[in-house]
Amino acid sequence: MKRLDEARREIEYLREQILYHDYRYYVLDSPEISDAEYDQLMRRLRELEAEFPEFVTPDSPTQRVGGAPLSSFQQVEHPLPLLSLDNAFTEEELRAFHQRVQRRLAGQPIVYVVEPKIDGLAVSLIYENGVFVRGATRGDGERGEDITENLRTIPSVPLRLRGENLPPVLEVRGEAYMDRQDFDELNRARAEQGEPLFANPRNAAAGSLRQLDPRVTASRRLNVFFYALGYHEGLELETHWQVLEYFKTVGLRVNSLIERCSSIDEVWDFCQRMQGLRSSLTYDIDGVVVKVDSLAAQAALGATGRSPRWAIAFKYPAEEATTVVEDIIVQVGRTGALTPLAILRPVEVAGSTVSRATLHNADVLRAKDVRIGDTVIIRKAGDVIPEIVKPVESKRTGKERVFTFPDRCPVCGAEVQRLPGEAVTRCIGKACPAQLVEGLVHFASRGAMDIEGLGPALISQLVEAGLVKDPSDLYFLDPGKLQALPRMGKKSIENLMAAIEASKSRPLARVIFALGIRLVGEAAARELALRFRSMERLKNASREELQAVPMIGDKIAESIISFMDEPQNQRMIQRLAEAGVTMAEEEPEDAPTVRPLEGKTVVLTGTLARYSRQEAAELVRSLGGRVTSSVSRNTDYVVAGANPGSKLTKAQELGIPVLSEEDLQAWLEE
Ligand code: 3B8
Repeated sequence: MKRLDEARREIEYLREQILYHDYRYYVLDSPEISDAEYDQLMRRLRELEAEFPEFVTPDSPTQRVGGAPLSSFQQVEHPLPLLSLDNAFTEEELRAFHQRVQRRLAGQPIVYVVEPKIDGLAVSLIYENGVFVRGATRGDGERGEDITENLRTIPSVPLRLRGENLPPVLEVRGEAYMDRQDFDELNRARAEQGEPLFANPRNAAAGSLRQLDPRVTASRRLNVFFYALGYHEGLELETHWQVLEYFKTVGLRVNSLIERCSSIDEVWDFCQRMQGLRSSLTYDIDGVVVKVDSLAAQAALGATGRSPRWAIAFKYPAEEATTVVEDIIVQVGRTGALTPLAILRPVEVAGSTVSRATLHNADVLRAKDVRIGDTVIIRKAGDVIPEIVKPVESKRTGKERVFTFPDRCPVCGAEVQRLPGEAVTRCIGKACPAQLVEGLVHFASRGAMDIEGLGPALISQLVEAGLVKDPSDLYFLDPGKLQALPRMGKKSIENLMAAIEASKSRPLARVIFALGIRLVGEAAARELALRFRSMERLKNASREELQAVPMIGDKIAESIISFMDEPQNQRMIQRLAEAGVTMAEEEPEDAPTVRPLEGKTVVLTGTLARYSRQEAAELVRSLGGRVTSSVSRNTDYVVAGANPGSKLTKAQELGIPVLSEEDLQAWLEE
């Protein structure tokens, strides 16, 4: 009995904590604990509920994904109809709205509340005594579809409201939407799987909420902003602003950009400011909703047919337009990435002229099936490059041409490569003019050949003057020709030549790293040097031999093999060798010969000063250790940097030795 009581108390305590932290995270946008600590609370609650199923309630935060898939949605009647907004497209129409309101309110002072108009899907949610009991789509305004189970899966939808004295019935309305970035990721994954793409975040949100299987909805990153009170009992509020404040106190997420205005000039100013912010928001908005603040005034104004007289939507120009694809070309970026681009018949979208649109990569190109000559819908959202939503298939004449992705780099003719599991196709030519500057900057950088004084500015000059066509040319520079470059005096030329000369004796590991083989970082280069001891043997290594090296998986092996197969790269290595750059060594100095972490499990936490998380992990592996993500009794060491999180606390609790960045470094230098 005592145990049962204790369990119930702990369950209640955990739910309260989770509710509080949801509130901090979703409503205040100011979390007090880390995600890991939050997960810990959820895990403990799940554990207890599994042991004591009699305490599971539908409003428990563990109950977001419930039952089995539905076979269809039930229609439900809204307790009060969901009206839709009238639109204003110009400043004049907005001011005309104000005139009408003023006339009807006969000189009372008018306060407006202005809200970004989220481009999503209107939803209605009912809370009974604070517990979420039902949610529906707008439908025709009178009745919608029951999407309760799907709404439950959205983390920003509270399953229970916060606080005491909650009203017996509270219907709230809001907009469900998907952040642009989550939309992009969803579509990228769909393109990779060959699934049809969503045209925009709005469609993605709608499609995700109209899933019969709530588990699918749960896998989509949806969000809700609440913006209106629906049917309610037992609440006394006087203004819409108070409604929004009330929403926040009970845990309903409200958009933080909402403001109050005391004149139509201020309203207009807000509309313009928001239009300026539009592209930097994480979600799509299609305008501003202007609402009379006083609820009494709202009631007095009433509605006409389907729309309230007390509110209006000021709409921004559409971010979508229709045009024709005149050509498809492929651009090569600084890192060698090949990006297909559609050349468009110029068209106005959201206030600017668009004449090209990205098609991202080969998968997206295939998923969208855009052909040369197609009429397409394009979209300019955020500050991203315009993109093609989809072709208008009904406009096809049969004369459109399918574009095939090139298998050679359009800039230098080298082979292109696409690594397993990657969406990007890259040119692998190290002499490719499109990537030359970037490749040289890497080659000369501190961790690679460490050529002092050879930075991006000088590199660009060398390339522009035609003095360097691939990294090996650095070793054949004619000092006389350098004098023609701006700001290159005798002394700087001497210093540069000396720095280049000095770099010839860098250890093999650094030379391998300097080549800029995709995915071969410093630690992998060290392992390769340690294993093969010469460039020649590395060049001739088979896939199996490569994969036998620590840290080298099938992707890296593939990347090395295609790099070494490319004639441009072979020529470059040949010339580096001719120049006297290290190509072999008996005892590599740079790679650790002791492996103090052999067989040990290591967890990283906090920020290190000298290494990125990735580099630190590589370093641990090069010392023989295995990196895992969470601390347990099986952890041998924790490496802690600045601002370590709960992992450090856990390590201390378990008595696991904690290392600093300096400790790692010391081992490396042994
Ligand atoms: C009355 C008020 C419809 C809406 C409203 O962000 C009404 O308030 C409405 F009949 O559709 N998309 C908002 C948004 C939408 C509406 C609204 N407020 N912020 C939106």
